[in-house]
Amino acid sequence: MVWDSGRLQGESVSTSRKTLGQVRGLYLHGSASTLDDDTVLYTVEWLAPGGLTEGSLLWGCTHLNPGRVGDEYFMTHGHYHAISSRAEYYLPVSGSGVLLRMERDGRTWAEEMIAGKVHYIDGRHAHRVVNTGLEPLIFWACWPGDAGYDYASIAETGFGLRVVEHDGKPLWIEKAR
Ligand code: S6P
Ligand code: ZN
Repeated sequence: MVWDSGRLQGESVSTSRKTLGQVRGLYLHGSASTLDDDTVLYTVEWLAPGGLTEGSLLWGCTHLNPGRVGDEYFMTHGHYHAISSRAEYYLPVSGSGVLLRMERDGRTWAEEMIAGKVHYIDGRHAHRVVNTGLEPLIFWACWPGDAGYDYASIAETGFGLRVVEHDGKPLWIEKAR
């Protein structure tokens, strides 16, 4: 493992990548964007040494590229854990952005992500990362093997905040509730 560059090595490393074509609908002006479907938004590398079992821990790293879809910064899909008692740590090592956290009732807040900070995410909170910088935002994560993912709720309701560029700076826009 290379901490600062967020790289895992070895045969047991799994990888995935998310392209704009897979998540265009999450962005407010996704369908109007001329960015190609093949645009890579982020990649994830992870290890599951104990399998996806109760009591095991997963360890992974996300590289979220800089960029915007319209005026909205590149972001991860975001999810709740399928088991709501399963918490998670996020540990940014490079780049800058925000971690959005949301309660089931839609209440959402943003935590600034900078290298060296540690974010503890309650298992009941949806979590999404937004890259507001010019460099890749790289963060490690540690979460329980049996946490699972609920992406559908996010695809349906989105988060209570969107992060857009306004006059060259990030601006949080609240969704009407
Ligand atoms: C898993 C953990 C991360 C994310 C990754 C991509 O619980 O939170 O590894 O999977 O940052 O985000 P998303 O929302 O596409 O899974
Ligand atoms: Zn998670």
